[in-house]
Amino acid sequence: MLLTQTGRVMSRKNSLFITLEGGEGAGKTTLLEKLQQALSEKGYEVVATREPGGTKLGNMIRKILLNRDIDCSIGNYTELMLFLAARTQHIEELIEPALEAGKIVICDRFNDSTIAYQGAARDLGVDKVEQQCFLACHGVLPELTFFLDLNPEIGLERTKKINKDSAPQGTVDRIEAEKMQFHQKVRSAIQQIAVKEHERILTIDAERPAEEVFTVALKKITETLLNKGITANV
Ligand code: Z5A
Repeated sequence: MLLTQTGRVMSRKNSLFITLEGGEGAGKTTLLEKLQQALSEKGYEVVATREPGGTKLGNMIRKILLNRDIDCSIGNYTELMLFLAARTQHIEELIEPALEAGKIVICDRFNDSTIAYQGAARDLGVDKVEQQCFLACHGVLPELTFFLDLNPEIGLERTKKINKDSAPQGTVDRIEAEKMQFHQKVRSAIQQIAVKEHERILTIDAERPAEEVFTVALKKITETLLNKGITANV
């Protein structure tokens, strides 16, 4: 989607911007990989990316934000600004050019994460953080979002079993290391956004097997592409 000068949000005709949201271990990375493969096989040009990250600067900011052993304090508002700085760069360098070129962009986490983690769980204020996200994105917003809803106790248990960013197995990052109450707040905040923005967000029960989650998401994307008249370049 993009924002007109009058502040009206409108969708791009020949491209689709999709985001994946949910707590740790909900299955976003798994779904991203499956969707990228399935859509590419159908002949669509797909850009799969994640936040924080997606650009060189974004990955540098990611290291600062997620490193549990970082040797300096990061205030909550500073944390918000770092996530948003990474996002603005991501949009300018990767997301917007890909959408302009008519590609499907699928991004693991985006504004809803910021509203839930920084706005709700860090208590910076949901409305205030939503406005800041809007500014940072200068109108480049997802048209479709899948919220993989999962009890964080199950999600965090799943992530303990995998290696992330070459970290030793069982290592948790700075945000994962927060108390369970923090992760419950995140879940509840995304659930509320999903109710409020039900036209954009499809909630999927992430306790279902990964293949079922993928089938539901792919069906929705296929319908959306059909509605927009977007066909693959085959
Ligand atoms: N953050 C923030 O605070 N503010 C922001 O604005 C943004 C982010 C953008 C990024 O972490 C952190 O930054 C994150 C939010 C915060 N907080 N934390 N921590 P990340 O990018 O490193 O990690 P993540 O986004 O939380 O993803 P994850 O932990 O890697 O989980 P996932 O991608 O959702 O899950 P997965 O890797 O696909 O699956 C995890 C395991 O479960 C794996 O072994 C799978 O094989 C398995 N799996 C997947 N699906 C299933 C199903 N359906 N059933 C059973 N098992 C499954």
